[in-house]
Amino acid sequence: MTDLHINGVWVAAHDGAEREIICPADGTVFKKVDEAGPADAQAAIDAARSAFDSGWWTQISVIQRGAILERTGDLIEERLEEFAQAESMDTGKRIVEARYDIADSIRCLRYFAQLGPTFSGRSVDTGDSHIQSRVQYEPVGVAVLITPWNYPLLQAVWKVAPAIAAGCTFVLKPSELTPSTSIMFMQALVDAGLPPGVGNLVLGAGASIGETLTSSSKVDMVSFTGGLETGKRVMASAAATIKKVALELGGKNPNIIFADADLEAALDNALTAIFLHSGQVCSAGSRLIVEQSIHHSFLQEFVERAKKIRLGGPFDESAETGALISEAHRNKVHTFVEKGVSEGAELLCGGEIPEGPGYFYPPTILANCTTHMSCVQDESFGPVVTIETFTTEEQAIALANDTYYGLAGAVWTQDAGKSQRVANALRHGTIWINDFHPYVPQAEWGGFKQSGIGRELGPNGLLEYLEAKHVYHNTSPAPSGWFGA
Ligand code: TXE
Repeated sequence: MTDLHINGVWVAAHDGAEREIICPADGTVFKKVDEAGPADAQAAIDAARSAFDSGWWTQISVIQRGAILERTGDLIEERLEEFAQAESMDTGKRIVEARYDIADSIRCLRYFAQLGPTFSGRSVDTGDSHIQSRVQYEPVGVAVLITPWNYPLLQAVWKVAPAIAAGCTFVLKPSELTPSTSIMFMQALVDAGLPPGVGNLVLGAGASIGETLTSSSKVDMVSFTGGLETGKRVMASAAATIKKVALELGGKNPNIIFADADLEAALDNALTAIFLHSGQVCSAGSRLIVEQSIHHSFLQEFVERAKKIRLGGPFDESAETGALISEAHRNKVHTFVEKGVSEGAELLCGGEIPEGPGYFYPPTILANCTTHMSCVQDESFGPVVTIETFTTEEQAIALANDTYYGLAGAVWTQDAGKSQRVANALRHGTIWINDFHPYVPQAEWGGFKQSGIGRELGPNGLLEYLEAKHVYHNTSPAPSGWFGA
């Protein structure tokens, strides 16, 4: 079987290129996929452009487009275990986590299937009975959707589902490291009735096809999730033709623990906040900010529990977290830790590359940190957490906002008033009070500051793929008399 989907046909790469896919848990090559080059990316853009411009896709009712999303969700559900296994092999994450991700993806498809038809325009009261004025929503056009390797199917669904609900056509480019579930997703969309040309899939490295996809004048919008530096490149490339850009670029997310919190819950969730999926989560709680009075005992227990976390491969059901995505990424994480220590952070556990196959990295805790340290400011995207302390509420807020990112944050306290004050003062796109990580497709997700532009999920997640058009109808035209006859 061939792996690129262009204009309704599964094809190999124009130049016959392939890429080996490596399982991060043991470093072995377990499959090969076709690897697109610029010619394939261009063909995919052309297909999406002509499918959009021919007009028939946007004429298909939003209810029918929603039905395609519903059917796709059903098809994925029938093969949930297969999807989860493929996701585990590509990412190295535990099968248990992969199952959650696939179930989340299905929920998201169903949400946008339902949301689409509820989005109507509005009429505007101009105060003049001869004027009919309405605002209507129309699809942006051709959307390029670029996704990362940490949640491959989920990230693809977060973009594809609203694109279809809105009536856009699209080119999906998943991370070159984790293509499997995007291929399966594309097949499910086709089986669910997505017409040829509407959805196109190209697999390949950002370095070789990214520029073609993001700079093309035939593309109306780019939605990108990935690293900050790549995001800047994507935005610069899209700027040449003033494309609409949506960016989700990660975070350095504070997790504030007040002394009056339910400390058992806070402790347990502080572990999940950072060590879930070995920290390869854009909203990972990588900055633990603890009230000084409880800091000593809290940290002692936190370190003890972190040391016991069991690392293991995709199908090791007893493992608690998995490998990092690649050797290059593990080296980057390790260098990050070394730099933190050289800047004065105290290594309390982890920080060493383990022997053996796979790209595992142990839970790592850096204490005595201050905001000027790079390990506090920059994203490691690994299982590395820094510890800071505070004595007042104002200080906690100031620390948590002292970052160029602004994706997510959490506050733990049993004082309802304090939790609300802190939540309101934090400059991050999602705030959890007495929890960490949950999200729902009905609520917007995205970042303040350099965490990104725009929102995914929720009504605003659909709006990203829509243009608002104002139609002003004078039912009783007359000369304006502004200029003489
Ligand atoms: O991501 P890239 P990388 C962060 C995390 C990580 C860092 C780098 O800090 O350490 O990013 O990871 C495609 N034009 N996040 O290098 O390169 C690429 O092929 C267009 C946070 O793996 O950003 C892939 O499909 N596209 C993040 C996607 O961009 C390009 C999740 C993301 O890869 C491109 C992942 C180009 N010039 C990493 N170059 C999150 N926000 O959740 C690459 N790509």
